[in-house]
This record gives sequence, C-alpha cells and structure tokens, in this order.
Amino acid sequence: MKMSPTPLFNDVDWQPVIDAMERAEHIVLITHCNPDGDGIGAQQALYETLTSTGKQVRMHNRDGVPRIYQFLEYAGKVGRGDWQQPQWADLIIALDCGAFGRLGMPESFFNGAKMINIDHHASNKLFGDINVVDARYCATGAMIYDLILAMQAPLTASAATAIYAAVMTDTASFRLSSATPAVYRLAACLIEAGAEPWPISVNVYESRSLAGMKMMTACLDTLEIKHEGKSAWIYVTEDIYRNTGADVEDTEGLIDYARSIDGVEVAVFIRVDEHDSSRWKISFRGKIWANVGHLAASLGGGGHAYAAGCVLQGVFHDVCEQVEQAVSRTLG
Ligand SMILES: [Mn+2]
Repeated sequence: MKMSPTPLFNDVDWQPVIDAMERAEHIVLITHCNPDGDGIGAQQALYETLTSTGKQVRMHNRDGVPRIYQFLEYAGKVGRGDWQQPQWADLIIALDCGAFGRLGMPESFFNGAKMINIDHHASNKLFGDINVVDARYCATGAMIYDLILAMQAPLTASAATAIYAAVMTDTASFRLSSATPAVYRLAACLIEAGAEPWPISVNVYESRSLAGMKMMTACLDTLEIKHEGKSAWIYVTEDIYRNTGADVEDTEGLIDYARSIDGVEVAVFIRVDEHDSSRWKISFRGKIWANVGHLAASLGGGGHAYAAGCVLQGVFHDVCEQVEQAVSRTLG
C-alpha cells in the first residue's frame, strides 16, 4: 500500500510564496557558494515543478553543480559564475542559504527583482522580501516537498530523486537527530514516487575521484587531537591541493572522519581558500551535546547545531589559535 503524501509540517504558510510564483514570469533559482546536496536538490526539484507550470525558470549558482550531483536531471541547465542577464528575473528564489553574502552574487544581480528566501538554517538573516525559514526541517529539500504539496503539483520521479538527495545528504544518510520518523515517512513517499536510494548513494558517495582519494589520505594525515580527545582537527593546505591535484569538491565529507573518532565531540576542518591563501574556510561538526552553530556564530559564521562554519582571514597559525579558543569555550 502506497503512503499518501502528507506534508512534513502542515502549519507552514506557503501561500505568499505560491502567490509570488504565480505572479512572476521570469524566475531565477539560486543556492549558496560551494553548494551541497541540499541546495542543489532543492533547486532541481523546484525547477522541474515550476517549469511544468509553464514558467520561465533559470538556475544559476556561483559555483555551478558539484560533480557528484551531475546525475540529477537538470544539472546541465545550471549556470555558474557571474550572472550575465541583469534585469531578466522578476523573482529570485534563494534556497538553503543563510545569508545574502553566501549567494556570492553582486548586489546588482538582485536589482528590481523580488526575493524569496527558503531555508532551514536557524541563523538565517531573513534577507528576502518573503522569508520561509524554519529550522524544524532537516533539509531545504524537505521544504520544497511541502511546497510542492501546497502547490498541489505532481511529485515526479525526477523531483523525488532530487529531494531524496537533498534529505539524504543533509541528514548524513538519515543518521542525524533531524531524521525523525516523519522524515523516514517522507523518504518512503519519495521512493514510491520514483527515487532510487542505491543509485543516488552510488552517485553521491561512491564516485570519488582518485585525486580525491589521494587528498583524503593527505588530509587524514594532518589529523590532530586536542582538548583531551574531545576535538579532532584536519586541514587542507595549498600543498595538499598542489600535490594531489584534487579540488575543493573533493574535500566534501572529510570532516565526518574527524567526528567519527570515539570521544570526539567537536570536529574542525580548516581549509585554505583556493583563490586567496590568507582566507580560511572553517567547518564544524558536533556529535552529541556541543552546539557548533553557536560556536560558528561566535566567529562570525553560522549554521546548524550539529553542522556549521565560518570564514576567517589571516595567517594560518593565528586563525588556528582563534578557532582553538572558541572551541575551548564551547567544550567548557
Ligand atoms: Mn541544508
């Protein structure tokens, strides 16, 4: 017996979003820099749903679509880099993006267009004209599922696949506490609608490049344990990029190995910006009780309680020291 699709949350007011989408003629869907499976999956699913209603829709991300998500049906339609058609859109929908700056677009990109901000980060800055921000959701992709139901639009196999990829990646394969019974029921509905868990997993998790594997071993070799075993640190330096030929996409998921060590409560991943060697991207993962969202916020960043990040400028040693002090405060 098939489950009848029900929304994950039925108290979310999608009507302002639906009205704005109905009124718009040219819609751009965008997610954050260095996009993850959630941003991409939400974007792909909403793209299919909106184009099937006859809207003119384009997708554009500063960093395009990572290789491991290229299997999604409309991945080839996502533009990257600078947006070359100012004034084209009358509506822009930002997905899974906690702050305007994380879109990586110049202010002029948004001239004159209405902005809808759909996201599940508690730290969201509410930068849209319409904001649907709800941290109860495990993924922005799950919000798009509820939006599709609210639109009374059909859930196609392609959209179900994209949403499954979004939910799978943002719940760390249904392992985080955000993977509630309702999320498992949602997954069942997605599978019944045509999402295939194993092929999706193979594409996302079992398609690592050889260069990426070399980077993994080089990174794991940098592992440091601090705070009497409660924090684990790994690093990506310019040397590692140079010696392995890997790129920033190959760093995806490495931090989970640091968190996986017994007794580690906070994992820290520090990587150099590919374009600016004095800029450091820092990711945090919490395991049981540490709130790394607060930790990242104390360093000017943001995110979720169990996954967050920030960007710091400076020399490596100083940056590490600053982060170490913040982690010390979190671990008490
Ligand atoms: Mn997300």
